[in-house]
Amino acid sequence: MKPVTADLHACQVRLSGDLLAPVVFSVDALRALPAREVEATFQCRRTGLRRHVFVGPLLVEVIRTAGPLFDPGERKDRLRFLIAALGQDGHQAVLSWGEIDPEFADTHAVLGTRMDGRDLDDEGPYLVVPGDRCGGRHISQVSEIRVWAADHLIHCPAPRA
Ligand SMILES: Nc1nc2c(c(=O)[nH]1)N[C@H]1C(S)=C(S)[C@@H](COP(=O)(O)O)O[C@H]1N2
Ligand SMILES: [Mo]
Repeated sequence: MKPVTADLHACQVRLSGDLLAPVVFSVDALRALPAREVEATFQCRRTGLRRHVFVGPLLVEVIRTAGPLFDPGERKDRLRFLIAALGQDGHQAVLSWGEIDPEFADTHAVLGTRMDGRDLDDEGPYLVVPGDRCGGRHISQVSEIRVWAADHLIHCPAPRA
């Protein structure tokens, strides 16, 4: 385990929102979770075709450690939830829970602790969403992941005739 320094602190990712146990992970702490290797091939409008290989835990497993406040046995209850990821530079993107849930789209979004053979301890984790055709949701130096229920629509049952 590396010593905790002011620099390392800047590379941590905070999990916030509708969670039982909000938590802060260093890159090293993310390594304690089971890791996957995923490849991201995408087309950037500015720089053309890009390809990277990442190693890290599944985003769904990272968020589960913080206890999202849905009924875990109720599949449809989970579909109300959104996930916003924020980079240190302010770049943000949103995913839905259904995208990363193994019982729905099962996209293997990963919080990378390693990119192309390089450890990311001094930068912060990299969110990668395999399958995205543009690089916009592959977010470097992720500092916050916010999870919340999108309960803004009010259901008004139609009046009975
Ligand atoms: N934090 C952060 N990550 C980001 C971006 C950004 O602006 N901020 N841009 C994205 C875009 S649009 C692309 S194409 C890729 C580019 O990654 P690469 O040049 O390292 O292949 O980074 C993505 N990750
Ligand atoms: Mo891009």
